[in-house]
Amino acid sequence: MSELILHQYADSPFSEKIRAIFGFKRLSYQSVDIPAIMPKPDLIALTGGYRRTPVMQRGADIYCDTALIAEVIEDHSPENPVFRAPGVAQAVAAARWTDSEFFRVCVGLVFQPAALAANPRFKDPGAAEAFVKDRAAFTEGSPGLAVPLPRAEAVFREHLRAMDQSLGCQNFLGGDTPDILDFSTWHLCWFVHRQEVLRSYFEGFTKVDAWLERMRDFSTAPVANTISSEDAIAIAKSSDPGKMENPQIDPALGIDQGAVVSVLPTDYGFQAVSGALVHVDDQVIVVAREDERAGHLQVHFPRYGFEISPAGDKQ
Ligand SMILES: N[C@@H](CCC(=O)N[C@@H](CS)C(=O)NCC(=O)O)C(=O)O
Repeated sequence: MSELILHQYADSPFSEKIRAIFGFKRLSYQSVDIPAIMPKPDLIALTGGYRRTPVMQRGADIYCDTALIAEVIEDHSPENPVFRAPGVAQAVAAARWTDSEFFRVCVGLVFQPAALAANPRFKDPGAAEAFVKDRAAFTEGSPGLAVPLPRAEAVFREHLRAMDQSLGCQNFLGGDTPDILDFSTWHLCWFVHRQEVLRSYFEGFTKVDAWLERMRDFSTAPVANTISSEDAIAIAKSSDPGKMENPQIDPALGIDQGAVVSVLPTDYGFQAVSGALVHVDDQVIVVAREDERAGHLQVHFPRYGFEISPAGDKQ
């Protein structure tokens, strides 16, 4: 049985990014269905506060943010790489734009009134109200996730036009096989395309249509085995966190190893995780924490997009 556990929900685009990477790599994983809105007590037992979706678990090690999750999967299973030289710097930089700016554009499209009216999630007024309330709390303190509709429509179609040009010369944005940029772009196109009322945005982009079908094959590959959140917590409890080979702290931080810190995303979802600082380099932040139910844990974040402060400075 695979040791990789993805905590996710079906409608989540960032989860779809990781599901498709697993499918492309033909890598089996275990899946825990998590709630789309708070409360998420079993997820929080593992992360210590981080509530965004998805989260990946390997034993007592918890990985936050798909930028890091994709790299951990690549290290675990390097066959069918999604980070490939020589274009890796361009792909990672473009994937960052896609997962942040293009995401906001797609949120603008998916949350327009016509799409909300057709979305089964919003048929029940109580469920719709709970969702809206949850997302207002989730984005509190950030500029908000949705780009206004007229601008979202223009940017979306402009980007599809550029993609259509690229895909006229090659099967994937990454070349003959998909790379990380394909997966970042796929999950957002999937987010829009799965809603019939929004499908007209894709009209005329025939190369993009063909690419969508190629990408869909990865996402539908049967690679997941579902387990309960209680089972995932029991797995964490019975595991030891992985031993870091050469733990170090970036001296520029001026924070000692073992000091209690808070880690917070810089863009939205400002729910801090507190723990003892284990390791910080240019790529990752690792903190150790303890949970009554899940035991000793190590929580990992990408360095890019997260900030560390001495605990108490920020909550
Ligand atoms: N940069 C994050 C973004 C994750 C994200 O925004 N996920 C959305 C769902 S797709 C989310 O967390 N929504 C609120 C929630 O699920 O509680 C990543 O790459 O993992």
